Amino acid sequence: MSYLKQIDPEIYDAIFKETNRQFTKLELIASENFVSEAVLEAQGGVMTNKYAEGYPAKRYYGGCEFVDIAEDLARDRAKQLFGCEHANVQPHSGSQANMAVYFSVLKPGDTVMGLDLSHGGHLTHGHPINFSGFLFDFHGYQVDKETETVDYDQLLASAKELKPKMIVAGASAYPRFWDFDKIRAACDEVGAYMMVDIAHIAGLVASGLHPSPVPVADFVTTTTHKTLRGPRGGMVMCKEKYAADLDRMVMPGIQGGPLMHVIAAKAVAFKEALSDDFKSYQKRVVANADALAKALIAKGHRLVAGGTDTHLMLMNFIDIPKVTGKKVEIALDKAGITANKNTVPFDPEKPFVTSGVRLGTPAITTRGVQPEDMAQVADFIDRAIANRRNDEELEKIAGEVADFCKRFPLYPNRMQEA
Ligand code: DSN
Repeated sequence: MSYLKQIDPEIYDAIFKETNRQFTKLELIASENFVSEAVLEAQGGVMTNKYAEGYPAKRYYGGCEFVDIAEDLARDRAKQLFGCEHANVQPHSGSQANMAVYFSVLKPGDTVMGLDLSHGGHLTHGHPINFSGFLFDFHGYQVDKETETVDYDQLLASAKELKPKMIVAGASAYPRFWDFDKIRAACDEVGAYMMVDIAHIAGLVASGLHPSPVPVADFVTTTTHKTLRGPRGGMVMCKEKYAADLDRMVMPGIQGGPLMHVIAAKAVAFKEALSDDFKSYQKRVVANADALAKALIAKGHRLVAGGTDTHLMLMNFIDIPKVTGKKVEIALDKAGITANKNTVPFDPEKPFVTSGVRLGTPAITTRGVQPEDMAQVADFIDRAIANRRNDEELEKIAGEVADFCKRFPLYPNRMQEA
């Protein structure tokens, strides 16, 4: 029996339809994933009722003995997973994780460097419409025009000129490996803090499939819901010498009560991520992305930086007249494929239009899609783009996509309820 169905049939119905959408469509948004039933159970549990300002054994409220167990497990497992000295699992989101780091070591007006949003960076890495851009004197670094990978020589030259107090690495739309040693060297050259936002690649880093910044960075931030496949939320890792300042900045500096049900679900996700199964899953995520990238290139599509080392790729339509990311996103959606328009390096279009589309494999890999299926996925994408003005053909592709998706079960028990 569903309590929700009885109490609030409208929300029940919306959730059921969303479950059905996730099941019948091909989810290629690079930052999304499907959490396990265990993560859903922890996040939907009674820890949502508990106020627990403070940290384990040092709370401002009574009755915290059991939520303390959850937070201690989450912190310990995070430390084991990433090999970090200290972890704070309370940030409600990636934005708040980044804010906590900035506020713990920077002053308003300080100079900071981050990858430009249009070159793959993130709003919270200094975009002028974001708190990071309002409060700090952010300067963007970029990718090289030829290779479309981070131009580390230019980054170092800019750092020498600007003398930033911090250099932020990490991205939300960058398909190649980062060279964290080069960022560290630039930071050392000018005496800057090094922060790396691994929100996208956290699962790969945890599994040893992307070089880890943890040994060399002062601070590493992440979300917990992308490749890491946990509940929506954030986390900061740092060297022990920054731990007390960071913890004070998360609470009471920028947050009040931690979301203990989410922290419990983070602990569950970290336990899952410590397993051999998770490492195999991450290897398949990367193998699927590589196979999809190669299949798209074989069909004549241009990808930023020529392909991918990670879970994501960016289709680049900059050279194709009248094709924009917005138009392709709409066509893909009509064909049952969910992706997002995204700026590409040196994009002449606005962020709401763009010349690119970002594709990622974490979610479909969780469902069991294999590298040998990626030629079929590339074919769906290619046909949808070619038929972007032909609604009849797009509907036909959507039917084929739904049949394809039925081969890969998702939340079978939830799909039975109606
Ligand atoms: N919105 C996230 C993404 O899609 O990458 C970043 O915050």
